[in-house]
Amino acid sequence: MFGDKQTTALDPARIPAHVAIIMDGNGRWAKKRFLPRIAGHKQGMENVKVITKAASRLGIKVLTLYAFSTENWKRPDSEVNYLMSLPVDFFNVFMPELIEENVRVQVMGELDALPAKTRQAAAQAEADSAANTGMILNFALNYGGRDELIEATRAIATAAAAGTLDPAAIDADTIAAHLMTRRLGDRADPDLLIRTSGEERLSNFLLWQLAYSELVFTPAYWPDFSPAALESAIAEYQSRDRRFGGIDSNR
Ligand code: V0D
Repeated sequence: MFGDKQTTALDPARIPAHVAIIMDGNGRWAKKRFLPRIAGHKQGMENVKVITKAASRLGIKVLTLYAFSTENWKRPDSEVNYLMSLPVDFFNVFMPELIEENVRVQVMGELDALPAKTRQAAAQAEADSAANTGMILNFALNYGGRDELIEATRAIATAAAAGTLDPAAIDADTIAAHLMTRRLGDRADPDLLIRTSGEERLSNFLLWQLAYSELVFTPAYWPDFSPAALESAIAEYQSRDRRFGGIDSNR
């Protein structure tokens, strides 16, 4: 009874609006079962659907999932090819259910470098769910935080050189308006970041946007990260005292 995750009481008034997850551990999940790595990715994709539904039902407004980074290209061709087919499978198998759930899919990242079929599946998922008004399921695909800041800096410098932007007027809002998360408006910054599989690093994910986020690390491999584990991470978030860099008024 005590310490039982099922009994974690969440405060419905303090559900984090934006939760981001680094979905790590698919390969290790498979290895532990003497299965090929792609079996881990397949189970990982199944869990994307499970956790998306759970997050939507908890009242989360934006769920950002880090699916494939610019660094993952170093893996064997066969594995990269399989990963690139996942958005296609996801679209065919899960989109009807997620549309039923009123979930809106958005995709951000260096999409030009992806195969056409992958880009098309992502574009179709966005288009088919564009009218939905519920939770935004935001996929970070081929995303890199430093690349995002380089692109933003180039665009800002170009505007300054053209004379349409006063360098002295550049502030945090200017930067935010040039990041890939700009479509999320005032929900661009995650309240809570979760990384599965025991690693405690950001790995070039949302470097600007995570400045004031609560970070929760869990040993569970991504395919084993359950709705109960999501609730535990939110309970941990609710137990913390967020200060946004200011001085603490309660101590
Ligand atoms: C594999 C675990 C869904 C981590 C999750 C190409 C690695 C499952 C998508 C997806 C991946 C992306 C865009 C979209 C719809 C679905 C996905 C990749 C990997 C990278 F519009 N799961 N998933 N994309 N994995």
